Amino acid sequence: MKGVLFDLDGIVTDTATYHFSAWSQLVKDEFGLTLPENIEERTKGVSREDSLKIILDELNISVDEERFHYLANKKNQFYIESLEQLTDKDILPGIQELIINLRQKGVKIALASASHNGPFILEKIGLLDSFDTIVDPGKVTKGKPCPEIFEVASAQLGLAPKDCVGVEDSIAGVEAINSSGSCSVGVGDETLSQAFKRVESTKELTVTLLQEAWNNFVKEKV
Ligand code: B16
Ligand code: MG
Repeated sequence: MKGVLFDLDGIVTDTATYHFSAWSQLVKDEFGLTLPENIEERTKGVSREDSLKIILDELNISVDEERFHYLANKKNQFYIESLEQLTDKDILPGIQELIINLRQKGVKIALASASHNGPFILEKIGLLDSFDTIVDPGKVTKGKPCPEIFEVASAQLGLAPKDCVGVEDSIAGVEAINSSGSCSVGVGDETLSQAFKRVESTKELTVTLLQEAWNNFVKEKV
């Protein structure tokens, strides 16, 4: 294992609730409606624009292009305001130690998040300098479940996908890692059964666990 490709929301920090609150605020302000709770799950790992499409579809609302962009920007303003309160206390359990230990072992680290706010969030939680590279989601043409973001992440580290482990909390993300040719580690319930290795919580993510998953992944490939 030469590199680890991290998803952000749900792996490094739990910003899903902030995303959901921002979408809820938008829908309340603009349409006077309440957003169904299952939207939080359905928009995990999904880009801002695709999330808005899912929400408008769910509410049976159609808007023109200008209003669509206005809505996406307004949601992002709400989201950014809520990120102001983020600190290193918002790093999910075990992740800080994992990153320190990976760096000590010389394993390279990349961020492969669909979020355009990735660098800002890493700065707020004090992890910006810990990442060797961050993929710009604006340059990725096809989002998760397409493999592109993970392919770009390993390429930016100067590594082949097969030498990397990708860590994800979403079904689309696990599928993307698998298609990219990296070893997938899923964090969550049995809906992530397609992950090469699955754990219930970020607490379980250690260098040894990732290394063993990768060793088994390589053995299976031979
Ligand atoms: P932004 P990830 C994803 O992050 C979130 O899970 C998803 O809810 C969000 O819509 C997407 O980032 C885009 O975020 O609006 O900040 O650009 O899980 O890929 O780290
Ligand atoms: Mg995620």
